[in-house]
Amino acid sequence: MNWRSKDNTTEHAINALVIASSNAHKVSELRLLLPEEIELHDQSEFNLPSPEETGLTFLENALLKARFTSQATGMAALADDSGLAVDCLNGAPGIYSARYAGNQASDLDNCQQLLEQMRGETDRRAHFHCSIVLVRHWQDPDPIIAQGRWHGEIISEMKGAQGFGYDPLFLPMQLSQTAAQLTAHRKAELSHRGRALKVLKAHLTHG
Ligand code: ITT
Repeated sequence: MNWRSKDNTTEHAINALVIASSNAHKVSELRLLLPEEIELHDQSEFNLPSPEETGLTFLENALLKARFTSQATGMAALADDSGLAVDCLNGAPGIYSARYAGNQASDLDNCQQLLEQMRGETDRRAHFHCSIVLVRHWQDPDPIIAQGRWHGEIISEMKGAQGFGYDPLFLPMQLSQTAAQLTAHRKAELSHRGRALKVLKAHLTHG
């Protein structure tokens, strides 16, 4: 079974790919959404270090993670760079979402840091962003790129135990439950990651 990009030939067919992420939560959300026919491998199977994320945008970081993993494994690689952008903080924590409260910060540390930074703020609008890049080989000059956003607001106390990261503080627009109160399937349907993957899948042809 092959998946190939719509504008390419079979020489770029994708039978198998590595998910270039060390974040187990992200990997399971991506697995839920990727076509079953593609053989999926986790970066953890290859014992790779994580590359330094030196880009200034989600897209640059997703590209460098995908290329790094593809070069190290010799396989096609898919990377996701994502984060939370809060309006009243000029888009912070943004690309620094994973380490907002420091290099070794836990999800809880980051949520507490966010609440602290937003203390007293009345404009609570925010969105998640996800950039996904699929490279067929590490020097791929024409990677498949897809992006998605999920809009909502930051509430003032953590609610819910599903998901990861800032999910317990994120109330999606028009919902009465935080992202951490949604089932994995519901989150996948609505989220920035789900939206980006929908775009990515539209670039692939089954055959
Ligand atoms: P990899 O780079 O190895 O994939 P990472 O967790 O460092 O893992 P990022 O650099 O893309 O990945 O940072 C993503 C951070 O953004 C993540 O750790 C969360 O803090 C936040 N984030 C992204 N998507 C999220 C989601 O669906 N729900 C909650 N928080 C999310």
